[in-house]
Amino acid sequence: MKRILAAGVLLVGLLGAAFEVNLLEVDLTARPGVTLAFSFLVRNELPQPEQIVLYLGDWDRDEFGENRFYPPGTVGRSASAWTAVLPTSFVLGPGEVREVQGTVQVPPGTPPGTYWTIVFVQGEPRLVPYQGILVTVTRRIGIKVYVTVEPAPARGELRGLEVRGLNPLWAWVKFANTGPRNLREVKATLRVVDVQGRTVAEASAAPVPCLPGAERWIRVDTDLRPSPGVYQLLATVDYGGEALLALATRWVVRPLSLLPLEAGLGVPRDLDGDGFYEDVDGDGLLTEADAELLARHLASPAVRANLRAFDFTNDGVVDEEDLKLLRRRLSP
Ligand SMILES: [Ca+2]
Ligand SMILES: [Ca+2]
Repeated sequence: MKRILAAGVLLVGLLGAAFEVNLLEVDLTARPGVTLAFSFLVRNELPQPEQIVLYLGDWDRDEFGENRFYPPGTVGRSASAWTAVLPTSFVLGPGEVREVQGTVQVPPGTPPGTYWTIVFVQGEPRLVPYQGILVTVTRRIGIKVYVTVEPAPARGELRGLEVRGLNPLWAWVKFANTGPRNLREVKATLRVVDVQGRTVAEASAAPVPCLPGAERWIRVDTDLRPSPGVYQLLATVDYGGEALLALATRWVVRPLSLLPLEAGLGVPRDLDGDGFYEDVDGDGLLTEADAELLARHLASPAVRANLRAFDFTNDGVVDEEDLKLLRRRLSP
C-alpha cells in the first residue's frame, strides 16, 4: 500500500540524515546597490546518489514562533527577488559534497531595514516504511537569509502580559517588533513581588527572534505556586535596543472556594498536596467517578470560580484536555 504524505516534522526523522547542509542561517549587512555573496555546502549522507534541487521562498513566523512558508514575493520585506543560487539542481554521489554559491543584489534606493528569504534544498521523494505502510517522504532543509541595510534601528513595544497557569505560575508576554530591523534575541523576564515588596519569583524565557512588523507571544515559566494574595507582576523585555521595556500590573490570587459539585457529595480534595484537586467528589479516593463528575461540570460556575483546582494541564482553562489528563492519572 502506498500513501502520499507531505514531509512533516514527524516524517523527516524517518529519513535520518539523507543529506545535510553546513549552515541554516546567513546574516548579511548591505548597502543599497551592492551585490553580496554567500555559500554553503550540501553533503549526501546516503549510500546512493541523491538528486538535489534548490529554490527560493518567502517565510515569516506566527505569533508563537512557528515558521510559515509562502511563494517568493509574498511578504512585504521579501529578498527572494534579489537572491539567486547556483547550481539550482545537481546529483550528489554517496558521501559527496557540493558547494552552492548564492548572491544577493540589493536594489539601489532600498530603504534601511532587514529583508529576508529562504533557500530550500530539497532531495528526491523516497518511499519509507512507516507504521506498516510505505509513505513518500521528501527531505527539505531551509537556509534563512537575512539582509540588513543600515542604519536600521532596533525598536520594540511590550504589548501585553497574560497570566495563564497558576500551578506553577506562567505567563505570556507579548512583544512587537515595531522597527525595520530583524531582532535576533528578544529576552523576556517576569518578576513577582508580594505586598511586602519581596520578590517571590523571577524567571527568564529563552531568547526568541522577531522579524520586523511581527508580534510574538513569549512564554515565561516560573516555579512559583502562589498563595492567595495581592502581587505585582513586572514583565521586562530586552530586545537589544536602547531601553529595556517594562510593564507592571497588579495581580490578585483569590483563595479557593470549593463546595460539593453535586448534592450529597464531598468537597473536592487535593489528595497529594500538588495543588490540583483530583478527588473531585471528595470521597478520599481518585476514581472514575471523579472524572465523570468533572465531565458533567466542566463549564459550571463552581468549577470556573476555582479554575486552578481543576486546571490539570495548567493552561488557564478547564476543558476536555484536563479531563483527559485526570483520566490518565486513573489508569495504573
Ligand atoms: Ca473521589
Ligand atoms: Ca487546562
